[in-house]
Amino acid sequence: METNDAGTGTGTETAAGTDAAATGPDSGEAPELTEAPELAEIPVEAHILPVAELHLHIEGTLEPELIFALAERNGIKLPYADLDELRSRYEFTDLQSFLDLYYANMAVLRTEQDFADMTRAYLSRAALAGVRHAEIMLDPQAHLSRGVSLETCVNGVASVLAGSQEEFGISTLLIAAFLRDLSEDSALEVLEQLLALDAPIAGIGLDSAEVGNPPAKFQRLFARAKDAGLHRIAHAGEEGPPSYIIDALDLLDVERIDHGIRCMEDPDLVERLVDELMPLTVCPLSNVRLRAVDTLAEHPLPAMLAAGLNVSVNSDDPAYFGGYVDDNFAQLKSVIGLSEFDCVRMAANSIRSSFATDERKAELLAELAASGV
Ligand code: ES4
Ligand code: ZN
Repeated sequence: METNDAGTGTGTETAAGTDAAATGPDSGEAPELTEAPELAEIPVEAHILPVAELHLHIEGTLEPELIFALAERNGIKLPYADLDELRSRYEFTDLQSFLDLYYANMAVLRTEQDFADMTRAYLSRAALAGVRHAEIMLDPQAHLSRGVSLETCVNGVASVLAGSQEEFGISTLLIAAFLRDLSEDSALEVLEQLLALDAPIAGIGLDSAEVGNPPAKFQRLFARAKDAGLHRIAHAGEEGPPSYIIDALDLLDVERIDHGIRCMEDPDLVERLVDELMPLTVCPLSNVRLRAVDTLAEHPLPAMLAAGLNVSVNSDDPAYFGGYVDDNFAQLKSVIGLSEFDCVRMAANSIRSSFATDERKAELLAELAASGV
């Protein structure tokens, strides 16, 4: 598709470097960052579909090269000698083993410009993947605990999202995700601060270590978010049991489930999710890398589609899990033999399940229909 050609080259090269440095408050001092990694080598798929990315942690888009570039700019000494040593840590045994590295690498994010550069790098890469609308999670508590203010992380990301449609052709929304291994009081405090700041968030999410931190722990948080007119999503059924999905629906009144793959263990729940058209934001490469499933060939996605579930394909933490949305689709096609029809169906699901305006959804669905697949 044309978007591939249009996306490579100049827009990409300036993404993490020139633009960001030129617009930052101290543009004279901030050294330019290196080009976003390996963009020139990204394989151009025969059919890159226009999609909405609904499950994406912005901190999970920090590529190793950007981690090193930001560390250098901020004078931070990393506990890895070089890129290869960092990359050698990307062998995960479960969710927690990933989260340990994910939180550790956030140490390089100190200034608004760091958050802006990370966001710009994601959007430039996502545009190549066919992403036309993105709902982006940010983990404010993971930054507050390091002494980085709410304003710094939110403004850094939001300043780039504000111009994402003009700059990258991607409409965006920001979602504040809360760490479920911390207390509900901590989450409530941060939510109140976000509301007091009038932060441009469209909704809240729930992420981090799932097992042992069930939805019941966050009922007041989600009630407050609903009261404030915010959308509500939660990770459930990634590592946790099907009962966590049920509780996210019943106790948190969520509008989407992130992951949800373990619903397949409970036929009554599957029937309910189908009846309610409940969106499940599935992340196949993430599930393989975190060992929620043994291999991509054994991923439940085909069974979920066959059951009539409202599933979409998402990248979760693409810098850590081996690829962006296009990579997820490409591997689903090559490894599972997923049909073009199913890919289009999931692209349409992603658009319909987004919190975009009806106008934007109609525009993207028309674009999908016209994509010639
Ligand atoms: C996450 Cl894959 C995943 N699961 C739960 N929490 C997360 N935070 C970032 N990625
Ligand atoms: Zn996730």
